[in-house]
Amino acid sequence: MDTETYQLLRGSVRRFVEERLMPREDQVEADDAVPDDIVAEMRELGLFGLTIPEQYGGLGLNVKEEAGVVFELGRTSLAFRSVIGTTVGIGSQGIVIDGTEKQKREWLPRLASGEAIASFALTEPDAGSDAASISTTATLAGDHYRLNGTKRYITNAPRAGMFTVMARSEVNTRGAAGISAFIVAADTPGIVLGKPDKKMGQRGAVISDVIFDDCRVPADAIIGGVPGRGFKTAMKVLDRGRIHISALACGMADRLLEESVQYAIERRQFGRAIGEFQLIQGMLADSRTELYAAQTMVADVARRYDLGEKVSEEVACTKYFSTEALGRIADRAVQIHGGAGYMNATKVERFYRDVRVLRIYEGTSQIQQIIISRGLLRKAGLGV
Ligand code: COS
Repeated sequence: MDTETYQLLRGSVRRFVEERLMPREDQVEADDAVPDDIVAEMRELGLFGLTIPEQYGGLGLNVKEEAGVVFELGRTSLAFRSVIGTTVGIGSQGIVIDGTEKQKREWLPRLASGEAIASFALTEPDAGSDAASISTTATLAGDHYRLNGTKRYITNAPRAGMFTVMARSEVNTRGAAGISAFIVAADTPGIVLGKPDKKMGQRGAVISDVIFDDCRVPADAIIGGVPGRGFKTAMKVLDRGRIHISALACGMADRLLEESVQYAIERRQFGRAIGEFQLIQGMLADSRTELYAAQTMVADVARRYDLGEKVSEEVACTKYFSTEALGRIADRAVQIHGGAGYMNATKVERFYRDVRVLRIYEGTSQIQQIIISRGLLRKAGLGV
């Protein structure tokens, strides 16, 4: 996208966040739902199509541009971003990166317009961090597969129009090589949704189990048309998704810092604003420093991703650092707010709960550490 158009887009997202989303944060928390009129406005703004190539009806943002827009969306309750998150990110990118031309033409325009929401179904009750051990099966029967198994904690499942489903198509092949990624329309018979999960935070973001019970999908629903490549597709999708989450972490860190600075100015103790005390100043400085470091990492890794470099390890460093830093920044924000920070009425109490999952989803901090250290040790010749 040319620079001028991008600046206009980013500016309108920033205004949308400040004028339309921030005033509705309390409503989303109270109702545990993002209002329909907001979702409609997101469609009009083109937010569902941010990362879908222009020839399929999207805005075709590169990763650097996506990170900028996601930063803006991170500055409000994270449930808002969650509405578009899986369509912009992990739900659609399998088709964008590895899909056939026919699959792209069939699905991407509907995803870009927001007509169908994409959801990413990898995790299972017994397969989380160990993603290659999934046991959902896809059994070939003539010109179709039958999917059987349970997917767990699937973001946007209750809203989804399609799922990207990782299933074991090569039943006798253990591990990554036996997995294929399927495009499954959400109205396919044999899909049952669990009850929406109750969560620690991010009220308004919807998550549930997705159960496949002899769900019949055409054989050509495999992303890319070749079985056994689904794990790699999932990993590629997660590389980009983890930059998206890192940018989101920076956006929320920016908001938490803003809330902290504001409170430090307004709140008076011992006869002066608490911001005049050096121990408060120290916390603000630590948060600002960590945010700057995280933003710098996001900018660098996004630029290199866009150049086509292989950056899985740098992505892992960025996701690890930015989400852990966000945890510390949220903790300091509560601390600066004192007793008020522990009360439901303050934003920082809510955001503190909302951000906890960023260190878990799209790969825990410990998985990021494994990716980073494996890369280092393998290059040095150790077979880990
Ligand atoms: N891009 C492309 N291919 C990749 C890749 C990447 N980022 N990461 C791994 N692969 C390939 C490997 O090259 C390997 O291919 P070959 O067998 O042809 O060499 C294959 O995928 C298997 O990789 P690996 O042996 O590293 O798989 P592991 O089972 O050891 O798993 C981790 C690797 C732990 C990194 C992976 O399971 C993971 O990311 N787990 C976390 C899952 C997650 O994020 N879950 C969140 C749910 S989604 S919200």
